[in-house]
Amino acid sequence: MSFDADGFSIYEGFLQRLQGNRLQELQNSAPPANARNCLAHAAIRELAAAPECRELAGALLGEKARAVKATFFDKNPDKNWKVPPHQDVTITVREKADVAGFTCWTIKDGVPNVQPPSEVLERIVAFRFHLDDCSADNGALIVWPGSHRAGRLKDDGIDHWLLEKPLGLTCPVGAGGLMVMRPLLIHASSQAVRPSHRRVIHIEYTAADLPAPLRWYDEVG
Ligand SMILES: O=C(O)CCC(=O)C(=O)O
Repeated sequence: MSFDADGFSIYEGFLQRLQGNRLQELQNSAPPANARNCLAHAAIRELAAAPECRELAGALLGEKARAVKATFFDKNPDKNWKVPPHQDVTITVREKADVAGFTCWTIKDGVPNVQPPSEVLERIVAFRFHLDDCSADNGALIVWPGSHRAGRLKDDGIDHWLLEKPLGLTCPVGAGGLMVMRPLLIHASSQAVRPSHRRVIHIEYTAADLPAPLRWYDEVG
């Protein structure tokens, strides 16, 4: 198994190994509810800029790697969602601008979201930091290893993958663990069977600049 071939890797106990063991501090200071665009949240910003995270992002993406987007997920008995198999194809930017290849503009929580060309998505890596144990019963991600190498897929491309390989691989991760994944890796998330809190800080890093006048919504690192 390798990150390049599979499109994901899991590092158990990553937060515990950060300088000062950050798991408990992050559990205590995490946002109170699901939130988008949370690189401005002090604890998340600090995590995104932690030397160990920047070093790993730099090794995967190149020395200009920095965090450009963060989302906080808390799957719990009141918010127990299910997401069908998909690729992550949206980025957030400062301001809308008509640039070739950037399509499907929307505004979410006041922030412009857009689907960039595949080359931009291929230069992003998502870091998912788990604040709680995330088991097969508690909303673990299901992934289709290697699917990122097919590039950006249309819906029928995803259907084709699912016909060939109906069962994805469920990825349990313990509290403090980090799952690193390519956004174009096909992934899904099931409802928790035994829901309790399943908190994940999802931070996206890239070394890429956007074509002017577009700018990433936020940049840390
Ligand atoms: O954490 C989850 O349950 C959903 C994650 C997901 O599907 C995504 O980030 O696109």
